[in-house]
Amino acid sequence: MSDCLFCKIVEGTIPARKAYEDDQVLAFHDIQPQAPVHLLVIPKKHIATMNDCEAEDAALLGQTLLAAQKVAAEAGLAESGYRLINNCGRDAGQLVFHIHWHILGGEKLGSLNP
Ligand code: IU
Repeated sequence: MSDCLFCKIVEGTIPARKAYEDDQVLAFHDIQPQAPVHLLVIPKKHIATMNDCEAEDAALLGQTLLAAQKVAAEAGLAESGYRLINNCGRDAGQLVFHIHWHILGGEKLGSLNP
């Protein structure tokens, strides 16, 4: 999608500090970290929100979550734990309308807001 920030990161036209990449998934460091470790995991395919996922996306969503597991482990969070958050829509505070999961960790987390 031409005006989507995360699609531009996928295309490489906007820089990001990448942590993981495969054929369908990308993970990068959030530019405004809310915890010592704050990564974002996205499918490369443009899907705006959780509400826009379809049955044909099931494998892609699974691949994205398994990538999140791997990224969290590589960030040293497997034992201590981490929070995996998807904000869907306005009331959840979704700002970027390309589906993504926040990985938050590296400290004892309090509030549920990423
Ligand atoms: P949200 O779930 O849509 O609210 O989260 C969007 C996140 O994208 C937020 O934590 C931003 O700091 C982050 N982000 C980013 O990492 N790089 C960017 O260029 C922009 C936002 I704009």
